[in-house]
Amino acid sequence: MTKTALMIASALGLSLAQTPAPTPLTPGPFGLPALPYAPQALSAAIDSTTMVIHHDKHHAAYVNNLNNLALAQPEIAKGGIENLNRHISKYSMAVRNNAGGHYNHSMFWTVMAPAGTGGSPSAELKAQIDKDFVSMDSLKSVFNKAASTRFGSGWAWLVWSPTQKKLMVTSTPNQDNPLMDVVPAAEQGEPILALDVWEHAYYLRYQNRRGDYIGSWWNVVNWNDVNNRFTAAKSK
Ligand code: MN3
Repeated sequence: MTKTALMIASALGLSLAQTPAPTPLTPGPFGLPALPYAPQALSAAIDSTTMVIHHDKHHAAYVNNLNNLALAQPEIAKGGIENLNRHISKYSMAVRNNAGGHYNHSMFWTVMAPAGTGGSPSAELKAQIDKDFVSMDSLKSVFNKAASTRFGSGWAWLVWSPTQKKLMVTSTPNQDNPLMDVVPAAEQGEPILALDVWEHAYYLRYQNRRGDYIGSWWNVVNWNDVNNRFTAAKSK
């Protein structure tokens, strides 16, 4: 967008925030996955502009940073992004933040789907939720509390613990996640559902009302994907 175009758009009252140019991608071993739906498809919970900026700017930056880090440390690209997160204690804070950012966002896009298309928890997952949380309502209440009380920036998670053989709700600061070997051992496991509670994930529509964002977000959970993740996690 040229300066003249910006002035014209501004004079016409157009919001340029609607169409940010995507961040150019740095070539390298890590790639930015496309959103699996149109950016406006989650409007029951998240507005289109937030989705575009979040994916094309924030997630792209984590991928680009990781590709730049891989120039000096090619070994970070060897075992895949999940494996890198599992052994993150061996690496710098820069690798930790960007490897977490890439893994977390890649998961976040797929555990969401347009309202009404995400299916429902499988019988297997429902039974485990009832066993570990009594009911779906109480799971949501525990999860919502973890998401709303995470101070500053971070994530809320539903995690299968292969060692404890149960589902757990946790939250992590910054771009940490339950795969990481720097997270307390009792909170490590296989993430099956993730919620980004950084302000960049919700501020345009919700401003300070994180609780409203969390409440709406349940309308766009992709249970079909969560079910698959649960089945895969249990086989680990
Ligand atoms: Mn984010």
